[in-house]
Amino acid sequence: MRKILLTGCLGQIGTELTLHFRKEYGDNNVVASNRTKKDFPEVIDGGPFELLDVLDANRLAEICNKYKIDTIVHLAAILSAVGEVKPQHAFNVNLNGLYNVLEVARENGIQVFTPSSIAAFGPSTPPDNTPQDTIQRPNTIYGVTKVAGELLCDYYYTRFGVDTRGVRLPGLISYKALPGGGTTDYAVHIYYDAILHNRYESYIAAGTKMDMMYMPDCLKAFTMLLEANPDRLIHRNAFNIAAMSFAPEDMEKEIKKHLPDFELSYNVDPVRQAIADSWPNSMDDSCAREEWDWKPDYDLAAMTEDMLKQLRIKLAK
Ligand code: NAD
Ligand code: AKB
Repeated sequence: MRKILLTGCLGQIGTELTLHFRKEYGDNNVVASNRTKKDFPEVIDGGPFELLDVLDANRLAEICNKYKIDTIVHLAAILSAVGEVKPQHAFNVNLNGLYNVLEVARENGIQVFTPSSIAAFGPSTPPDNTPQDTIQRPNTIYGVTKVAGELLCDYYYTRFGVDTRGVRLPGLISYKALPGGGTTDYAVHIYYDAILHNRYESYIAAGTKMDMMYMPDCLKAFTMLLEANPDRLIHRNAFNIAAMSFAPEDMEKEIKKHLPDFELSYNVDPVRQAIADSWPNSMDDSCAREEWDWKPDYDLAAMTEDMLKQLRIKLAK
């Protein structure tokens, strides 16, 4: 059985991925870690948990050694919007943190899975049906660290034989933990505000399409690629994966099917709008489909139905 260490496990993905992996691999085989503690007792008390700042290479090695870790799923990162406020910090955490993970993996024969993002593309990338292999000249610090991370993971695979794998994730939508300071966060907040206030003010302009994905599809993709036959993998570290692409007004239409009085208004934030404008409208994920049989389960309609149902329970409305 795998012995998995998750870094940054108390964020939007980690809070769900830890529980998903514990179901699949057993509670004691999944070690959750984060720089700080947050109020997620299911994650912290449901199996091993360690405080770990990924910039502390010695502590990272100590934990890998203590639990005989053979797989690291590296999630600790600073996302796009926060990254533009603190670019030096984003560079440090996203690149030096990944470097520490790859080095401990090289020294101990550990497999590494780490997500890239649609942010690894930029304004000169073909925006529609964005190919797997294409121009990558992002203009955000987050995007720069994501492209560099993809290349670093490729390098550790070809140069040192470290089994590195990863996906370019779209914006993720989920109802357990709130998103951690990205550009696509509006697509989560809109559902909370729809339930709580029957209205939402979007900081992203009408007509701005981005790739998005519901969390259950993300969890499925992580397991599928982690377990995929390595002989079939050509693009190890940065598979485009897609599920749906939409603009704020598409969400409005879908939410109105459940809440007919829902109102969407706009108060565009120029910083996050510029980031969104530099990202693809929709990615081509045919390589993931061919190399490890990727296929999403949720489209906008199915996700909206489930998000509203789950948030009604969570917010007791
Ligand atoms: P998040 O911001 O919600 O969570 C990140 C976690 O890392 C937080 O719990 C934070 O406390 C922790 N952290 C920050 N600095 C740390 C450090 N130095 N050491 C240890 N922990 C630290 O992020 P997320 O949405 O869960 O994203 C996880 C990964 O997926 C990131 O690499 C991100 O770029 C990528 N990704 C996320 C999305 C998305 O929509 N959520 C989309 C594309 C890619
Ligand atoms: C962000 O908006 O920064 C993230 C991402 C798409 O990487 N959700």
